[in-house]
Amino acid sequence: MTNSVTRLAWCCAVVIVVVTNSGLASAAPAQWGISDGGNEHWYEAINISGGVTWEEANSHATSLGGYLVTLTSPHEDNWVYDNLDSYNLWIGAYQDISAPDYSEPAGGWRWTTGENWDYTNWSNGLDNNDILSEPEEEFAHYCCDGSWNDIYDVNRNSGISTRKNFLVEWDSYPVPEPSSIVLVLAGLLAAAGVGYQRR
Ligand SMILES: [Ca+2]
Ligand SMILES: [Ca+2]
Ligand SMILES: [Ca+2]
Repeated sequence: MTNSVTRLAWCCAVVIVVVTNSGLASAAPAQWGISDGGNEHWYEAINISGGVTWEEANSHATSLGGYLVTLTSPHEDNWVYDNLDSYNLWIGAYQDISAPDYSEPAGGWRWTTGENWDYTNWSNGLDNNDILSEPEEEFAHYCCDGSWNDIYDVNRNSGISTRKNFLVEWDSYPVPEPSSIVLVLAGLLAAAGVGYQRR
């Protein structure tokens, strides 16, 4: 019986480590509520040690069931910046190099969700490939005083990548990833099986 309990504890510990050791760290999601003039969406700043490229952040956001934050109005933009630790984080804006209106320095900007691109908050012209060492600045992040800057993801000349943490938005309260749930269930079933066999 003691061995069963011990092994059950070990299995649970392993499951917990597997589920929690994804490298992601964050606070709890915050909701932009109707009382604040919001859309009831949920938002969270996600931190990964060392940061990630924009493309990696985009994949992480999708795997979490959401998307990189879309700031489609000054109200949403201000709320997110004021209520989350948003400084320097990736947002869901990029230049679509296959779009008919794409051109450098600043044509073809899109939100990853396809929402209308009719509000921008660039920092004093920083949507214009302002630094000569960055030949293509096609991805956006919060900078400065809550305005946005464009920057390269992986520099085509040097191969150096820009690595940052990122903001995720969900239309409804985020639920745990299905893969995490499967891991938990598998671990608990395995633990239960161990206990049963040893009786
Ligand atoms: Ca949004
Ligand atoms: Ca650009
Ligand atoms: Ca720039």
